[in-house]
Amino acid sequence: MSVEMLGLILAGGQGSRLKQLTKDIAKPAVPFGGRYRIIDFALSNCTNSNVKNVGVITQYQPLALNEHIGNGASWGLDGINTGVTILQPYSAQDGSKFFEGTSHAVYQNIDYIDSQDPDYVLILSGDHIYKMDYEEMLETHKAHNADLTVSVMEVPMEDASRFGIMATDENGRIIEFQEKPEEPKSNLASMGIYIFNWKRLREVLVNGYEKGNPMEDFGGDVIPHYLEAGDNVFTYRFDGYWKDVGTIKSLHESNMEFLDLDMPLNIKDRYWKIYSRNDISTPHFITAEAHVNDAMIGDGCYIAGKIQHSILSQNVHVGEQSLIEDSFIMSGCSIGDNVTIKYAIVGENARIGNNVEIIGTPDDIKVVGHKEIVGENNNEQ
Ligand code: ADQ
Ligand code: ADP
Repeated sequence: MSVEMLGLILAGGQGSRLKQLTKDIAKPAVPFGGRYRIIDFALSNCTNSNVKNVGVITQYQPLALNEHIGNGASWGLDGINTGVTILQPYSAQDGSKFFEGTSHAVYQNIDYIDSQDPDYVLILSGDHIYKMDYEEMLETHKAHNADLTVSVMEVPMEDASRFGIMATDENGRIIEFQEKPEEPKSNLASMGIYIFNWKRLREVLVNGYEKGNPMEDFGGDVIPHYLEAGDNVFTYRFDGYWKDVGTIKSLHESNMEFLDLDMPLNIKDRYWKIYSRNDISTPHFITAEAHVNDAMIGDGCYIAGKIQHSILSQNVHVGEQSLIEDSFIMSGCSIGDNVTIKYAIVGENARIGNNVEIIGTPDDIKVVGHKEIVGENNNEQ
């Protein structure tokens, strides 16, 4: 079998900045937007862009991710000549255990990639919220006769040191690249989304590891190596909504943006659906005493309190006299009576007892971990 472009989603990072939310699940499996998990955006973009063969490279706590993705049917990736393969870490013969960095993780999966015999590999991060047409990116890659295309966008200058930053010529060819520079010279940032000609990337990775010049990271090692070697490296400009939800603040901010009716990422887009695993629950129930404003409420919720500008995922229980404001509550949480929650993210299946206050601010979002128990006297299921 051979495919034109194979998608590889890097879903292995620990995501330590998401604190308790990634204690037992990988960052891409963290719930998002009331009914999704973060990785749904990359997977749906693949399906919508006709990238129908996808490998998901896991490493850290992949269980929830495996369960969520299953055979890929929810994203239409389970047909003839299509498929999603979950790639688990393994101990290589040389004794080096898990994947060391992003390009090392790809190197470790050379056998799988070769089995698909792709012309191009599309490298994606599992933790970005955006819609992008990778087919269009491939067209520009081919038009430039590029060896590598990096998708880029302008970011606020004060954030630039968190990204790979580059300088290009007037044709969009990258002439300088620095991974997370302390003093960035521009605000043109890599989104960590790459199209490589597989033959060339394979050669660079294998040569690197065999000749003692290991290529651990795309940003830190591979891109600089391509530039030094004189390969054709071009940018693909993106100007839509894109967010790396790697921190509590950005995860909260992005969820709240989904409550904005003018949100530039339209999840109702009929032509670019965001798919997710479909769990059937009962319809939600809102009591006569409840007040719900400016909120997304998932199936199976029971609400007796006040919900203001918040997202409640499936099967959340909110007791009487409770107030939830500017918060994101993940599925299965049980919140007792007379509870106040503001500027918070509450992890899946957490249990909050009666009379508890969890109050953050826009700059200090409070977090309750998955399955965490706060307070007492909450017997609701
Ligand atoms: P970062 O996002 O900081 O920068 P990194 O932490 O290496 O890059 O992670 C990229 C993705 O790979 C994440 O989805 C992570 O979960 C995953 N990942 C990390 N290590 C992995 C491993 N060993 N195995 C499997 N998956 C792994 C990158 C680029 C920058 C660019 C930003 C944009 O290096 O140049 O600006 O992305 O967000
Ligand atoms: P953050 O967003 O918090 O920076 P990332 O997902 O980017 O987290 O990953 C942080 C770092 O941790 C990355 O360099 C990644 O390679 C590394 N890492 C990923 N998984 C593990 C693991 N199982 N054990 C140790 N380090 C890991």
